[in-house]
Amino acid sequence: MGSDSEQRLLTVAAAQLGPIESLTTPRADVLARMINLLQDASEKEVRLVVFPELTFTTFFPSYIINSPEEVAKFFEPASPNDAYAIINSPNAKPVIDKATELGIDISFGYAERWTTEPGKFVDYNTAVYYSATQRQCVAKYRKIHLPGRYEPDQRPGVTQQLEKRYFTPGDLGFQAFRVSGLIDGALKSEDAKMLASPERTHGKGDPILGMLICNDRRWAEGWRCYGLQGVELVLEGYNTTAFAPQYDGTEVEQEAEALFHHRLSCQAGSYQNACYSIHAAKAGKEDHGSLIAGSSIVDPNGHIVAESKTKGDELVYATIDLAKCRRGKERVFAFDKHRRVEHYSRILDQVGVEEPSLLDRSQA
Ligand code: CDT
Repeated sequence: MGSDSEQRLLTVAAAQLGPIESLTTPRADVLARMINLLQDASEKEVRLVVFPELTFTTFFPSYIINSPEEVAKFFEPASPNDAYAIINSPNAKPVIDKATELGIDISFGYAERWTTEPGKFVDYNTAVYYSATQRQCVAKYRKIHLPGRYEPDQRPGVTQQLEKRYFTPGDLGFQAFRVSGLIDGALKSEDAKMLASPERTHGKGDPILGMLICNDRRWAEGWRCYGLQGVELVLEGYNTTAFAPQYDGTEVEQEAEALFHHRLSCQAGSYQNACYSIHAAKAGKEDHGSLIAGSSIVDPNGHIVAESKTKGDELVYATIDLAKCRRGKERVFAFDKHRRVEHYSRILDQVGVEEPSLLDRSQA
């Protein structure tokens, strides 16, 4: 018998949000939509819901906002004394309260202004994990791969991507974490003391989770950092442009290609690290342009087990069995047996491409 005979079942969901039309869309409208999705999740006995990147607002990095006061309106304050201030913010609290009432864990993205001393702050594109049973956030992730540019593209009519202008790359790395209360009968450290070898506990404890934000899902490095911590479930929210007039292709062609690359990244990341993953879009036409849908749940073999059918608010859910991560982790991707780290130094030592030297004519 394979070691995946003991099921570790969990019902999870991606809460796709349709468009949040403009910079001035009232937060209360968005919170009401999120609460509706949570209610729907509760009726389907979902235990964990993932919301998109920058859940509460339109994708503001696609706008050129010059006034610091206007920019500040999109950020939620936090500080070393109150790292998870978001859960008491009026801009998020109604959703936190609903999640607590329904007993559903949630992960969501927001713009975080991290103040270390008066007047000194750093802005991050952040996601947190809120545990309904513990009534607190148990993890925070700050987006590491920021796409786009600092200076706006001056060509008329282009779709802007200005994340490098509004955010600093995350400083928390890819730190996996365990969550209690999701899997019945999870092995605890006290029980494990009797076991001879630590590997005997692998795949038996509380689930191991990691978070990525949007562009991060395209980078194998982040996935592998989580894979090396035994991750079983990666959570990711995104706002991905469906069409940008400055690039080649019709609207239909560009959107199809963007969806293809999205699926390719999520399916490859899950397969190569033998984990499930949940991907939640902000989708549809916002004032700055259009965003792909394609919210999904991917299994450890890289198959999509559930995917959104619309570009609006939609709950994409599935019951997953974390025991199914064991096959990949113990066979093809048994890292301890097969990785050859003596050949991987380039990945850490080098950032950009260094091509081999040009050939001489004599070598033609
Ligand atoms: N939000 C975000 O990171 N969006 C980027 C757009 C890049 S366009 C290929 C993404 O990777 O989806």
